[in-house]
Amino acid sequence: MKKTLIIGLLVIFVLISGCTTTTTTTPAGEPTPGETTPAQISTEQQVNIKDYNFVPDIAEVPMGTTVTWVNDDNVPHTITSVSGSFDSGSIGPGKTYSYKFNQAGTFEYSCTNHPTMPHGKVVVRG
Ligand SMILES: [Cu+2]
Repeated sequence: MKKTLIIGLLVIFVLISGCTTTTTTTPAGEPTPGETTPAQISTEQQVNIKDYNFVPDIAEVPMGTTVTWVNDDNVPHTITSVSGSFDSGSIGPGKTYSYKFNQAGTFEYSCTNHPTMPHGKVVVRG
């Protein structure tokens, strides 16, 4: 009688520990929030300056993204933040400019060399 009880308890224990192992494995198998953070740090986005346009004109990126503008035109352009948070200065033909966005928000920029160029935007998700 006692042996059956002990064996029964053992079986229950094994079942419980088996269940616990399974439940701990399931969240570990999908650590989406944990893995997203380090991935965001190394994220990169390229924006081309082509025919006096920013391509894409709106770049939506996760926080921590380094955006690199590539001047594909044969005249110098600038990437100048409308709010003043960044300014590339003159980017010659074929040259690049990179800026890392560590804050969420919408960052509108223009080219000071060509005020008629359509403005570009970087939308940084929080
Ligand atoms: Cu320009």
